[in-house]
Amino acid sequence: MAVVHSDPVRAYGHWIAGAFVESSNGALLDSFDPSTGRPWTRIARGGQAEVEVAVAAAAAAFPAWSALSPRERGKRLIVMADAFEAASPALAAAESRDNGKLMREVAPLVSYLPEYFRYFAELADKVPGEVVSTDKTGMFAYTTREPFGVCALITPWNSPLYLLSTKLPAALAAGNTVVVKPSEHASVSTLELVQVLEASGALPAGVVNVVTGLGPEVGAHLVSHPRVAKIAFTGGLATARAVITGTAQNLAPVSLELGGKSPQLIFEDADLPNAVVGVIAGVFAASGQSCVAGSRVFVQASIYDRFIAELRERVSQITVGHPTDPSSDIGPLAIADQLTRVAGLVSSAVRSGGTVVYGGQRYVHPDNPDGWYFEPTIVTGLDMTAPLMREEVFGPVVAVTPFEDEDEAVRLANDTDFGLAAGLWTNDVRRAHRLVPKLAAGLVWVNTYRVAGPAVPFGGRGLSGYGVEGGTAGLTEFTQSKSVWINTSSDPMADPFKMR
Ligand code: TXE
Repeated sequence: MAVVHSDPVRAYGHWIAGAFVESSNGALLDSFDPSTGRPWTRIARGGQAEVEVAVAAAAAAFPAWSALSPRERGKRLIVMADAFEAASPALAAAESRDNGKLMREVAPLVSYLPEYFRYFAELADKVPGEVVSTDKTGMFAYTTREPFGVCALITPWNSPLYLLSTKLPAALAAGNTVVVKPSEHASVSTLELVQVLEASGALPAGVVNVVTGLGPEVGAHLVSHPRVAKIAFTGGLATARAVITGTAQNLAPVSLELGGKSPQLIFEDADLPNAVVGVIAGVFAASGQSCVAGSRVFVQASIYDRFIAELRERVSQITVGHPTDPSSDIGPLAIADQLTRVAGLVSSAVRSGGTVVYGGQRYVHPDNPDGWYFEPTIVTGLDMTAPLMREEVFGPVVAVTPFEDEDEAVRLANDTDFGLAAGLWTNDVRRAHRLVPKLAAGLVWVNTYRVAGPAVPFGGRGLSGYGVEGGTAGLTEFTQSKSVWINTSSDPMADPFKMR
């Protein structure tokens, strides 16, 4: 079993071909503890040279890994899942230290992630092919699905292990090898996990490699590399566009899991206390740094005042605090720039005519005044043109707006360029089924929010991206189709100048 570092280590290298490797120029980056705003460890700052070595390692490992029977890969994923589970408390601690997520939140999440490995383990030998009936006599045709080869997995800082677990076991089950590029803001838990997986004995060196560093210096080379055949990306819209531009070189297919501006619709027949909790879970969990954050809440006018009063009351009970304090409900934001961005969006909301009903300020923690904390914030009175109604905040800020009827609710909900998730709160089953098809989102939660699991595909529309993670479709994403024609007749080949 690999040791997961609970204390700061001096510096992490890249993980390539089963060992830590320094950057060729020895360059390092600080990794910050968001609760103090100070560096706590360092990571290697890679570049083109490290991408070359890592892709070569993954390419070298591909023939043997893809030649294992799918069943064998499945068994190995189960072994990896067990090792992951055993190490999950320490992995959660490393992630919490690095991105400031609450231990109360990250520990149960990380202990659940081995389920993604177990789910894809069971699917490894169930990749479907098809015998195809054709219009030709004497021909037998079928399709199979094959791995791509080397896949690039690019993950962000808000939930590195979760967003790796939605990709990595699917890629491995399908027979691919990978190079992971974690966010420069939170790379440590990924570097620790890959050691744990390899120490289990089930993951050969070179099948999973990790190159750390800045997006433009590592990610850009990775996505355009001629040997990279598939890219799974989670991050922001601007970066997604850069990734797509990079693939103009290698034409690697991309799946994009981007952000959102997800609506929650609360009807007068909803269970109000539940809806209030659902709204809080939707936008204040993970300090709002969640791609599915339900940051636009639309409430039927007849219950609007009551809803605002109850929401305000519950939000006033939220404790902002240190990530390891079990009484904390909201921790710091993961990166300093986010603090500036969130504060800026709240100020612009006020300039747009909005009212801050609760919060709205940076929170100064008594023990760590330089920590990157922001108060849970409720804003009302905005129209759909305000930046806070259109841009992803990625912080603990919710905008609440009344609506009169279903038509208006759907129009407001769909007035966004994103299309990741939507929440619907109603006790009328007919209304629920009537509205689900009308909501322009890849994911709809009815009378719940933020539920996820490996068996249900997850993916967005519009500027929230394309492709899915999870479910059988999530495995298919990491395979490519091959069609085979077999001539079963002993007839001589026909006229060579005529297509058959
Ligand atoms: O993410 P980036 P950022 C949203 C959120 C946030 C905004 C920007 O609104 O405020 O995006 O966040 C790598 N080629 N989400 O700037 O840059 C980068 O190193 C290849 C939503 O931190 O998208 C990191 O590993 N890769 C989201 C990864 O891309 C590049 C989660 C994501 O970083 C690259 C995070 C390049 N040219 C932010 N440049 C979600 N869907 O949950 C950077 N990267």
